[in-house]
Amino acid sequence: MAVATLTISSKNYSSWSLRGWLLCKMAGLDFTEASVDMDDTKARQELLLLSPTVLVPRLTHGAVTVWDTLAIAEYLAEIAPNAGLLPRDQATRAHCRAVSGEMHSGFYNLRSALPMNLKARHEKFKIFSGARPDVEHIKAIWTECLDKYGGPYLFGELSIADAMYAPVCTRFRTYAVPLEPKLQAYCDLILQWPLMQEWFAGAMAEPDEIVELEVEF
Ligand SMILES: N[C@@H](CCC(=O)N[C@@H](CS)C(=O)NCC(=O)O)C(=O)O
Repeated sequence: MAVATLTISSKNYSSWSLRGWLLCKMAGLDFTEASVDMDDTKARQELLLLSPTVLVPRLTHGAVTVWDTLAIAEYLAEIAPNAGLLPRDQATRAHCRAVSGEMHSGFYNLRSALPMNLKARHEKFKIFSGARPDVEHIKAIWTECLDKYGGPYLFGELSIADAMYAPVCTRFRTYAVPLEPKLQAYCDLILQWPLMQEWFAGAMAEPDEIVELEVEF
């Protein structure tokens, strides 16, 4: 069986690492985690050799190297077709890819104004006006999916889309974003997901860092 390694960075701060890790777990991939300190120049040089973007996550599986979270998701869906990463129905699958793609390529204001920080809680956080449309758009996506497919996950069963939006659930908790009950129930479900609990435990075990302004990275 091919040996798999997922390169990630901080479990507390790296939302893309979280997404990649969830996807590998959902696919049932037997993989080893390799953690790189993004402030370490030597580690970054090594990462550059394998991931042209110098970004994580990066998956190596035997002779295959895949960087970029959406590419990793698609690769995993191909090698583990029975894991249910993508919905079986074609139209539903297209919808799932569309909302996952939106998360991947959009919501910049939300991602920079409400950076993932699992250890932090900001109960009275004032959301920058530029990020509010992102929050509202995510709420609309979730509402449409939950209504259309009946929940409890965005496309009924767990899919790539839940992994893509999981760091949004943590941000909504960190920054106390008010949600209507149906959306709060979805967030709670994701936050209680055993894989998320496993990731949180890893984040809590990391040493506290002082990162300049704790921006999305
Ligand atoms: N579009 C990329 C985004 C990956 C990304 O931005 N990764 C961040 C970690 S969350 C990173 O590696 N940042 C490098 C750095 O901060 O030096 C993907 O889908 O994988």
